[in-house]
Amino acid sequence: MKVLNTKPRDDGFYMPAEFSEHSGCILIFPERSDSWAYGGYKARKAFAEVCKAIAKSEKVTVCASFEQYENARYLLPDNIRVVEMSSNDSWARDYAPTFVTNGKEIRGINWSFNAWGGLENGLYFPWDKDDKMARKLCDLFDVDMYDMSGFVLEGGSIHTDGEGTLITTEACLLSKGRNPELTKAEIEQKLAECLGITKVIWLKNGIFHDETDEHVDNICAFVKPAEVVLAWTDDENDPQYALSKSCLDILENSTDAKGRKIKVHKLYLPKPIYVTEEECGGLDTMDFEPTRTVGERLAASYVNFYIANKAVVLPFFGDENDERAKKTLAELFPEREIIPIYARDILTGGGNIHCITQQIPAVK
Ligand code: KQY
Repeated sequence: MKVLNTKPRDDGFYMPAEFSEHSGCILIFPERSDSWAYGGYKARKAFAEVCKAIAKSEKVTVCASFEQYENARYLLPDNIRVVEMSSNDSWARDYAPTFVTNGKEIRGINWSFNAWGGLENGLYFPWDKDDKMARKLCDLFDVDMYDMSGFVLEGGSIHTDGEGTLITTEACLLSKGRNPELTKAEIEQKLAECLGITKVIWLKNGIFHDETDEHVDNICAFVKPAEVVLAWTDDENDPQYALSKSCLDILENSTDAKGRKIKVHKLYLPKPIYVTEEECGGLDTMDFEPTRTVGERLAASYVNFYIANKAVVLPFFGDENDERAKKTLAELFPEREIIPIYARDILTGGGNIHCITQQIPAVK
């Protein structure tokens, strides 16, 4: 594995869309007791279901700590690879490499990770083990790595169509805790030279109360070039309404890198979901502070799905809109099986199925 000091775009590399073919997927086994209730007991079961659903159509690699290695091996079937690797938590989307390709070879990008805002408004400290994972994973998968460790970025804050367009949110990428020294134009420049994109669509916000500073992967995702799903509610009294409406207005007035108008499919949200006393009671404190409070609204959204080679792995919440989300996605992905996973025990950690996965593109 070589560390490259060139830029992906200059070498002819770009980030493909998630709906393109994958060679595999990476996840990290959960155990952090101030993120996952009751030491992650239920979360591990939910993660295992996600792994099994993805492993039906792509090779899954799970990173687990020394302490959880045997348990991971026990909960996961033999066709899933488990490797021991240290981490601070379990959000592969945000600290596994972002993979780029030139169609023949893949390479990884190592961004800087600072736990979604560093000392400004980050969610835990330290984050050093997470931040080292991209390099270790490039080594494990034997791919050369672009070193972008001076630039803070999480994989969940970007979505690409593989044809030159990237979607993100201003709330996240322009937040004070990430790259405050860079202007919006300079951030676009970095995204262009690393991901091979020529057009950024800037949404203002994401999901209400999303502790990542409103990652795009919880509100909006490409389903094919020039078509997205957008998390939606018709309830104008819900604080989410104004956020989703602003995204809709921006998307409907945008064209992509190829000049196409964007078609928006509304993906109706579940009813607001709040942290229960039982869930709160299972969480350890961090720096003497509780990480969740009873009644806190969680950032639940069906948009946080993972597009596997032959399936869409979709969070379910036990809500009346679960089946509606499944139907919407079945229409948009007629060649993929929609596999629902009851994901409340992932949601309470602060993200969902997309946030815990990172795809590796396939090459010919
Ligand atoms: O959604 C994500 N990409 C990560 C969420 C992190 C939450 C930490 N409690």
